[in-house]
Amino acid sequence: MKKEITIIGVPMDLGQTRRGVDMGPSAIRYAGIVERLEDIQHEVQDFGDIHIGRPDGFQAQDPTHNLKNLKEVAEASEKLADAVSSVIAKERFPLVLGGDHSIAIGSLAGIAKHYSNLGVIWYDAHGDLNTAETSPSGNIHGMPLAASLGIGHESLTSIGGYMPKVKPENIVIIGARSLDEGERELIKEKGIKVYTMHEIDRVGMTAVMEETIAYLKDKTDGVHLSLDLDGLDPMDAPGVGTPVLGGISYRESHLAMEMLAESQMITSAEFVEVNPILDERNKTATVAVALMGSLFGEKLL
Ligand code: 6HN
Ligand code: MN
Ligand code: MN
Ligand code: MN
Repeated sequence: MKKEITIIGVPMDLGQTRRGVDMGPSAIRYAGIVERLEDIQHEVQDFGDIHIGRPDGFQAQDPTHNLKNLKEVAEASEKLADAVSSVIAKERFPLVLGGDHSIAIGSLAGIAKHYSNLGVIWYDAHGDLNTAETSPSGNIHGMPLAASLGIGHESLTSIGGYMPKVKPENIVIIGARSLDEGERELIKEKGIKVYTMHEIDRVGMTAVMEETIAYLKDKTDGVHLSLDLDGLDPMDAPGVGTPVLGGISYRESHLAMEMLAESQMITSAEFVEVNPILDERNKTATVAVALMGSLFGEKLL
């Protein structure tokens, strides 16, 4: 089915401390995302990039919390939320290119107000469920899912002027293999569905995706895919800032995207954490583009 897709680039690197992930949107465009989607008959519009304000280096860390670049991340999130929301208002599919994963705060703030029961698939090595209190790093890219649940610093939970963006029972995390103590507690307390690498190894990606689709299908009126490239194994996606051994393979990810395409349940998506400086010949952006091809219905035959 032909889709009308709007690409939004978010050159954000302030949610973590390794520079270079702000070049993710360029690397993904260079790897041919527009042509790839047009080749399978979609209508694609490239909105360009959201402007990310640089932090002023003379400004001291706010002593009331440990969140790095909070002001800049919150400002960018509001801008992204407005852009994503206007894309959905025009009945187009928002495809957001990161940037670090802190951008999901803005994406979800712009998306969730158009749905009464938004589902979220969080494809990631991490849970991104930290708060200022539980975070080992102070990096906001480790917090977007918590913020979207309405948990954490008010400047992050209140983006778009409402909270929460998503209910815990509408979330599925896939690929987890590096969870901090506070994240584990939150997962248990809220009953969030998680397929760690253990389950993926044990039952296989086919069963994981069948269960994920069945779990979300009837109770949601839209599903956002938030795909962090570090969900994949670093052998297949080396250009990421926080790689974790033992991840999902390229083949398994390809299958997951094809199954999501068949389900026709995905209504918005973002691909994040591509860092071309850490990459090998733009491999990670190329993988991201191939996965987007599959997600949007590319077939082998
Ligand atoms: N990501 N759990 C670690 C932290 O600093 O909170 C790592 C977070 C990684 C976040 O990859 O989007
Ligand atoms: Mn992440
Ligand atoms: Mn991650
Ligand atoms: Mn395929």
